Amino acid sequence: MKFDVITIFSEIFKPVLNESILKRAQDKGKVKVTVHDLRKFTEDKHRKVDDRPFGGGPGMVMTPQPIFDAVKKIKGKSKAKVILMCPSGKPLTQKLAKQLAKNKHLILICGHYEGYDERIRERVVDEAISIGDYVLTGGELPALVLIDSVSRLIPGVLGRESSLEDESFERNLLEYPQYTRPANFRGIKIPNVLLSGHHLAIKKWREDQAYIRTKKYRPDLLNKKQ
Ligand code: 4FV
Repeated sequence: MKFDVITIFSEIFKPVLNESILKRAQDKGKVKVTVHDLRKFTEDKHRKVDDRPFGGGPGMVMTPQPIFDAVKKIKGKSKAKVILMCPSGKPLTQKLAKQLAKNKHLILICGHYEGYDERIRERVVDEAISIGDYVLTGGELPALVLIDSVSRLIPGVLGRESSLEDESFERNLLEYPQYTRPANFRGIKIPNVLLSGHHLAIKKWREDQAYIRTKKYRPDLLNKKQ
């Protein structure tokens, strides 16, 4: 899976991409992330990538030329899917992450300032995605969230130690409670069924607990269609 990221803050990506599962995924050649500095694509002699909004108003807007030309250059003849990270995009969910993981190549555009010239979304972008109903200072963290949530779904990225099966949001249910040693921590015991070795009983208990927890913490998920 290839990710190309277009940003004016390339440094933000290094620390996250050079650690843990994402680093191993790249070392194993399962995931390739290339970060591009948008300023390299601007024709503005002062390397500007933003300008004042037509019609007045606060803040600055990202100009179309650098992003149009960056996507054109990076995409070339490939069938890469162009994703715009923005608060007005489709909410990123586990289901959407799974759909995105079916692509071979994603180009992620990271915004800053008040946002983008709308012609970018109209002419260059295949899908706009939001990581949540709040406003951030930039699209870099959303791009990293997307890269992380999608990369771990690529076969061979997650080791044996973690399975994708019964994790949260599978079947719109939160994950069942987990416990590990010691069984009695400072007098706090764990549910006996987990010590019973009775796999069917454990499986039943976990299903019940997943439902109980979803009803308690995320009842909205229960009436969400699959
Ligand atoms: C965002 C989000 C987000 C908006 C203004 C960047 C900021 C600034 N992106 N999900 N929530 N973006 O807040 O994706 O340009």
